[in-house]
Amino acid sequence: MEAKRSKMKWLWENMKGYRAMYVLGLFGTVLYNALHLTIPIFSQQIVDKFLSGENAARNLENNKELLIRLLVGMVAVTFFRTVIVYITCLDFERVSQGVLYRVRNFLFRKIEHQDMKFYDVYRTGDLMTRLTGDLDAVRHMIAWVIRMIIESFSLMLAAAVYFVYMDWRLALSLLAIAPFIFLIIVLFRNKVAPMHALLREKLSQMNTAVQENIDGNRVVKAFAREEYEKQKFDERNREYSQTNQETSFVWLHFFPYVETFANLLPVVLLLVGGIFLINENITMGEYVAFSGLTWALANPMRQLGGIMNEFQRFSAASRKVMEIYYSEPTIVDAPAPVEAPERLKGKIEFRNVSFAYEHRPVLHHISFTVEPGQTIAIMGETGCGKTSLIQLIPRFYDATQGRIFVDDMDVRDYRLHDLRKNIGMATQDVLLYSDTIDGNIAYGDSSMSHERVRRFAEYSAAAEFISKMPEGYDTIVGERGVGLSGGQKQRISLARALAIKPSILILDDTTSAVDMETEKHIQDALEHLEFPCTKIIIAQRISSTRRADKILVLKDGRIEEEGTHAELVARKGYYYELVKLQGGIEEETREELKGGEVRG
Ligand code: DUT
Ligand code: MG
Repeated sequence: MEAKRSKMKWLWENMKGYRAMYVLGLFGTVLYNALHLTIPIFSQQIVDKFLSGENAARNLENNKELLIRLLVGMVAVTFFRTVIVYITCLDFERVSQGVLYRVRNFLFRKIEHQDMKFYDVYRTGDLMTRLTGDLDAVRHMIAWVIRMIIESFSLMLAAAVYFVYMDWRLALSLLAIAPFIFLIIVLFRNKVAPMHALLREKLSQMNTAVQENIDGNRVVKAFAREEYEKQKFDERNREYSQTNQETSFVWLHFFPYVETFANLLPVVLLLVGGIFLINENITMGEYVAFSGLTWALANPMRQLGGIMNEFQRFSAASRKVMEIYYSEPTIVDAPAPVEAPERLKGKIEFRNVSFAYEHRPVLHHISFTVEPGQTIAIMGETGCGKTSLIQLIPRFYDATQGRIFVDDMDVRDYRLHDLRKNIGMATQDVLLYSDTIDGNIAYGDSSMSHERVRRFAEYSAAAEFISKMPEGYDTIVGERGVGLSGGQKQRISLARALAIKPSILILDDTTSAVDMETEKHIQDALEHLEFPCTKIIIAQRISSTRRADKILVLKDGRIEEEGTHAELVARKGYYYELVKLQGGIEEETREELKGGEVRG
């Protein structure tokens, strides 16, 4: 009960600005139904005065005016009701769409500001479901369910009051059925609520399957797994469809009982009302009014099942929506952030930093310092924690232990925005937006000039291939940069990182897919940047790292070796082996060319 109340409260909070309009709409609904009840009042008068009773013929003769007035009144009320329905429909539509728009925007902002941990937990398909299907269930609640609840109860209440007013004994015998109906509805609710939660889960699973297949279509094709994926999807689709059916079937189990009770109403009226009529406890007109109003009890009873169904759908959906609505990122601005200068100097220090994903330790006691303008290279086997390490600097994650300083200030003391706008990053898997190449490079600053975009494309050795594209910088690169090679995407992402002129540049395997020649061009450009910049370069090739001021070699999340190229070669450790392996290949080729024997 507690949870339900807070859901309604949440809904009410989000109706801010629309509340008056909404209440007016609900009032219109009540008015509409109240007016509906006047029809039997009119007909009761017509029957009693003009159709039955001793004076009927005389009244018809002398009091025609009243008859006409009653008939005109009936028509006028009906017309007025139509107008009210029209207006309330508009009203509900406007309120529900307005609330939907607002909540959706709010959710998007929430998602946008979440940290990596959030994205590790929530699947894209599931988040999409929350933003679309679930939100629509919330809208439906505002536009239809609440209105139906009000309509049903106001109708029943008004009918009950009118019945009691006419004859309380007959009224009670009809209303005796109501408790049974409510009992059935409560039983139904208990049964159907978990079904809706399950249904919601199945929908999300199906959406996730679709999203992953669209996303990973290349992999599916490469492995010729279309049949497998089709089957997998078919399964999800069937599960969703079946759960949907089962959910509808729940009502079918309860429906006959409700229907029986609803159909009992006219029977009770015929029996009890007949006896009352014979005993002249009620007039014929009153009997007609009673019988003309039994629908006002029976219809809401029949509708309660459907309403409860929709209410449970809302309940399951809103739980999902509210989870995101009230989610808070763990990585946020410092409560009292330092006033950072427009441009940081770019000194970086790790002081005894350890890090774990959930419960999986990845980095252990990492300490090192990079002075402003220096270049540091990070090497090590795949999975040793290189990407994890650099993600701590812009606070994609927070260190589990130890501290990280930028310009001698703990990264957690900055405003996230101040810190991150100083960091240019080219991530390991490149994501380009569906936009022009120009737009992609200028992503960090929409007001960037074309000239600047071109200059940085030059630095990252992208200018040449861009100029060969059909529309140059205006070429649209598709979702995830379809239509570009891996190395081309890497170069655009490098240009994007450089173009914001960051104080700290982080390159995660950014030149792994470009040829040696291009890589050399990029390195020269990086060494002669027009702005001061500290560089962190993750790479596997010695050619990318040998000129760094400092090289860190990671092994299983620990710093194994640290020093310059010369120092590490002299140390004859992992780095030396790497040099031998990579340099060795070159030598081997040289030997071969000379026609000499191949060395072992
Ligand atoms: N890991 C997780 N969760 C994540 C990312 C990584 O548990 O979200 C693990 C996998 C790996 C370790 O952390 O065992 C280090 O991963 P990282 O991506 O830092 O490794 P890397 O050095 O960047 O590897 P590569 O050279 O393949 O990019
Ligand atoms: Mg990595």
